[in-house]
Amino acid sequence: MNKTALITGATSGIGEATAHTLAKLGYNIIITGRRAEKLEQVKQEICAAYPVKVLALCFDVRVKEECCKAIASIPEEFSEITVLFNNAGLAAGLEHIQDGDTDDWERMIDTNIKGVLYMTRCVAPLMIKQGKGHIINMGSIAGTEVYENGTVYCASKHAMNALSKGMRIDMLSSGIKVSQIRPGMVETEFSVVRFHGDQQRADNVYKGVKPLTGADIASVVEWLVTLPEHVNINDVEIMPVQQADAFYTYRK
Ligand code: NDP
Ligand code: 8X3
Repeated sequence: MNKTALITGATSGIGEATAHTLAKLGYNIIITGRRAEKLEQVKQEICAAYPVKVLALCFDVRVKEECCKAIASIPEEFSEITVLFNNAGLAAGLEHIQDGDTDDWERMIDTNIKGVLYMTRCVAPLMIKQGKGHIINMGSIAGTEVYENGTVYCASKHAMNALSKGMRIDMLSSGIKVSQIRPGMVETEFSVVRFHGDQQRADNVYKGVKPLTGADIASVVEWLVTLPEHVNINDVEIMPVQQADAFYTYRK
């Protein structure tokens, strides 16, 4: 049976790029997201490019029942999930805490924390049963730094940092690898979503900078999953050359 990789949030950006990269490595792929049309498009593109099977599961990671139902529906041929990429996530809004939109906060907390918990709770027991697995969590430099106007997003990624460390401890005796990737600026739909569809404001984020791409992060995932069985990378921080941290960016 071919090994399977499950990638949440594969309808765009980092998740979509990673689905292609893991398909190129020969994994059967399970892609997830809420946009059914986009999921189908990604599925068709992967199927046309690589000799692997692709399963598209359309659901919202914020809804526990939908996560459980989706995982329970996975057919036998995809059931050996050896990689879970907890990637689905978002930032919503950029305001001081005292002006923040509580709906934005709910979206970030429910997606970036609870979604990861639900997916991990559904998939980790399957990995433990099969005696191997690799969980890769999508963190951020916002998981170790805090910047003005980003408090709740930063808090959600700080939670991801704690979850990644805790998962590794809890599943140590089961041999499950847990890694976290913490990028700086990656140009995807991230900023458009953060600014509620304001493309111009999103473009300004990357003005004068050559940001990372989804493919750059996918190449990190490729590296993580191709290391020898006894080797695990706990944490990868990755940035564009023009970015030093959350505060210092050199714009040309
Ligand atoms: P994109 O907006 O391009 O992709 C986000 C993905 O998450 C989409 O596929 C989206 O699918 C999915 N998603 C969002 N909410 C949900 C939900 N409730 N249920 C299911 N899927 C959901 O952004 P990125 O590729 O940049 O983001 C991927 C991850 O990388 C996020 O966790 C983000 O925090 C993190 N990150 C991004 C950085 C950046 O600068 N871009 C830097 C550091 C970390 P759909 O809309 O179809 O549901
Ligand atoms: C995305 C990177 O710097 O906008 O996680 O928080 S940042």
